[in-house]
Amino acid sequence: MEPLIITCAITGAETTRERQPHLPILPADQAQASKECMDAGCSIIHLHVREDDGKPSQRPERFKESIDAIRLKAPRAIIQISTGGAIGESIDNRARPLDLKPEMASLNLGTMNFGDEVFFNHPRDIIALASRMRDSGVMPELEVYEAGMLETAYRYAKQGILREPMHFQFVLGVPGGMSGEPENLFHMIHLLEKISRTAGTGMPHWGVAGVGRYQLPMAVQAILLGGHVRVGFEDNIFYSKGELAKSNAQLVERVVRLARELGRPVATPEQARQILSLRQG
Ligand code: KMH
Ligand code: ZN
Repeated sequence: MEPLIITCAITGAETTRERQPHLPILPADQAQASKECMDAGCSIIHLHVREDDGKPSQRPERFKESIDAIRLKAPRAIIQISTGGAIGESIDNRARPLDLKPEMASLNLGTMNFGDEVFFNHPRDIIALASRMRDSGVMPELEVYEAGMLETAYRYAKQGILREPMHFQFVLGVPGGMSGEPENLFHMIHLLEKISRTAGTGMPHWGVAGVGRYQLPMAVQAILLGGHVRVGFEDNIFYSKGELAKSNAQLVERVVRLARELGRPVATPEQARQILSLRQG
């Protein structure tokens, strides 16, 4: 089986220090958290940034500060910036950090209820973000919260808006999207197999980010089924029921231990770059 690519979503836009006291907020904290995650076996840092007061931000200058700090402490990290931002952020602001031409960026494939709010992703905006990523060599990670979004990706690939090979992240467990029940993951994989066969393209890469209590079972299933894994405080602040995680790295370390026990090798960042066909240099 392909080596396991581990992503850590270290900060997110919704998690607060009140709920998770170890949440990295400042660029220096994010750099330290990234280093610990990379040392533990992670390859990709999914990055949201915050202002000093903890407010989510899409300012490119703030992203640059964090990216520079991460590069110093964890130079091998693949940095994936978020174009999802926080709920309610304007699409113009969400797109701004693409000016930094990161190796990867998230691309959200549809509008959905997100807890008590609505996460807007107008087709016009998805296409604009995707086209910009395509034209500047930024690899999109396709954030898929329900099955229709996966089909949207193939429609855009057919139109040349998205390039193959694609990389999907199933984010399962957001209230408003599909939950992290095994049946939902199996359905997504089955659908991917079927659509990619019909399209005559190879099976794309996929990973799963289980939200909250789904994080651990989704990780185990992805390890067994040949997918990749995302953990981190963006999606889950607990190590076990009622016990807060001490760090993002603690969550990565557990996935590495599980992979070892289950006989799945863990990808180095260099292997992850190759597997995901990231741009060279
Ligand atoms: N904060 C969520 C509303 C992404 O990074 O692309 C969206 C999100 C997805 O976090
Ligand atoms: Zn995110």
